[in-house]
Amino acid sequence: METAALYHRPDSEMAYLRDHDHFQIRLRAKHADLAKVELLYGDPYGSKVNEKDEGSWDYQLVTMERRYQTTDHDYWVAEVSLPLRRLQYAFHVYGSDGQEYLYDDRRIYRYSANGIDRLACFRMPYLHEVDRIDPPAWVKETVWYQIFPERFANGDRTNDPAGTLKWGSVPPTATNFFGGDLQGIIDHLDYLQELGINGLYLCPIFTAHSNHKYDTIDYFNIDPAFGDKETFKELVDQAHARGMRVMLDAVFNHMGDFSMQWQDVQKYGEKSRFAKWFHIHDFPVGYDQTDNDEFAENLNYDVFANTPHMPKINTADPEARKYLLDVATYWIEQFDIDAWRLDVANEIDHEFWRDFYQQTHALKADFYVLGEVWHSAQEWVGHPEFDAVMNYAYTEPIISHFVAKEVTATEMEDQLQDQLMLYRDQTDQVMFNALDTHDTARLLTLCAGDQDLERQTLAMLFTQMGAPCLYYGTEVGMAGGPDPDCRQCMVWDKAQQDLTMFKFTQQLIQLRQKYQAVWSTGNLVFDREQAQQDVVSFTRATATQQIKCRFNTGTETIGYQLANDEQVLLDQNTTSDQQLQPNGFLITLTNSK
Ligand code: ARE
Ligand code: CA
Repeated sequence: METAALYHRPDSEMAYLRDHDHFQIRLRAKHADLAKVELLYGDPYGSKVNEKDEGSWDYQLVTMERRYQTTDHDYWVAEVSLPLRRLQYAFHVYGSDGQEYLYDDRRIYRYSANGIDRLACFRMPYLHEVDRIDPPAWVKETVWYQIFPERFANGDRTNDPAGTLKWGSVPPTATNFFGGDLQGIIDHLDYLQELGINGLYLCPIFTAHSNHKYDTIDYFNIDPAFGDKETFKELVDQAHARGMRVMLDAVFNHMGDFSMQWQDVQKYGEKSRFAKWFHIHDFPVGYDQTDNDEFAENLNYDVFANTPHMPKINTADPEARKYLLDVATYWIEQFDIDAWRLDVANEIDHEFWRDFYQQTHALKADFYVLGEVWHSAQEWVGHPEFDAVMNYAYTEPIISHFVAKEVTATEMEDQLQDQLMLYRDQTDQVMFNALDTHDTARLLTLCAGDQDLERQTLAMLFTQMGAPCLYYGTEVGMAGGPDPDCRQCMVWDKAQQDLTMFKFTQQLIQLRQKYQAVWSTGNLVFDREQAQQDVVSFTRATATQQIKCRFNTGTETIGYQLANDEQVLLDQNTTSDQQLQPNGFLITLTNSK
């Protein structure tokens, strides 16, 4: 047995309160190395040591379940619910080779009859409900729709900025405008309701210079080209009336260089009252005008990426911090928004996010805080900073296998399971899962126009744990390359819309919402044998329902057998029965138990 491969970390996603009464413990081991694991646990103070006080104690025992298997690891899981809220525990591991070890807080040692050393156990000293990671439950039932406001719909020509181009007349660039606005969104809420979505994620809408609005000028006002506060209030009220939640985009890592604060710094230098709001190396601030607008080097102030127009905010400065936290609470108090998506969230300090989380939740207990983090995010979601992240680290392996064919089904399943094990169950259930966004090429373009492949990949997304997000226009067959081409004007001309795709997307959303509990909380078990034949096959199951999903991601048509009580929910089969073609998929229900 490879004891060096055993890994556990207390008070983390490996030992945590899953809900008020259930404490979940996970152990990672080398794949197939353990035949069995017993969790020995009990109350550190409650145990009676035996007469000889050998240091043993009367612990309880539960056999752990092997929840996930990857090529390299097995993840063992057990849950305990104590009358008490104190816990110490250790693992009795049985190797496939017959060796037995005890793994506790101090060491791994051969198992012996006199049991475990009660003073060396892993500890969860006290399970405080107030410490429990508890994201808003409504997110589990949400199907998001992401809107890039400048390109969704032009509902008000009177606010079109100078130089506005005819809708969809030319390709989008980093600097052109087509007149999209909030009224345009209001005018299409019925369309979105018909599609079935119940969560709106709007890219930035506050006053800013660019067409993407990530270079904020005024955080307390709606950009005049998008409308005004009355229109925004109307949008939120109309969305809420349709059961849709509204998430705005908080751009707090940086502001635009046309902002009053930065203009003041440029004018008054270190005498400016805003000098401490930024990360300035020396004065006067500025950059060589000949520098590329997106890639200035040797700047004497910190910026987002290398963009001189986005000076980074010093969120540790008390005044700057208060200003941004006032922004965060203002749009909740005045407009009743339901969530913030946090731009470049990973480059802002943890202390700021702790304050942010506390202040937003003081206003709305079920507020959703979503960080834009493209990589592992345990620290943020393991503490009251973010409820979840934009789960690129989960959706990229799906793209990489289903679309790019860069990794095998087995490798993808390995990555997906590893990702799920980075976070608590309740966090996995509220992750924001998008296959494409305003920062990436569109899914149909990644699929090189193959709509069967696009539908199959979308079906994979909708059968995962985590809330799926559709990028605007996907449902009518829009394509688009990387930024800025992924920000084309929404296609509203019915003759240009792909209505087959609209119908399919509607069906997918209906399927998601009809079996919500299975998708968001159901167990996930991959069929590792099928993966060898490039069939991504897995079940999602609750105590009462089991849904089986089969995706043929290979190049051969495969046969399959339906169990007699299996009912087909959705499929993309272009052959006779019991055959699954490449790009085909089959989703079936068994009302078991
Ligand atoms: C411009 C150019 C882009 C260029 C970008 C960066 O148009 O082609 O890639 O500059 O130099 C906004 C606008 C963009 C604009 C940008 C800068 O929407 O059009 O892009 O401002 O002027 C990383 C960050 C992530 C960030 C992306 C863009 O980690 O936070 O880069 N995403 C947010 C927003 C953007 C927004 C900004 C930040 C700035 O969603 O829309 O850009 O407010 C890998 C890495 C990621 C990296 C990702 C994408 O996966 O792991 O860290 O994201 O690639 O590059
Ligand atoms: Ca307009």
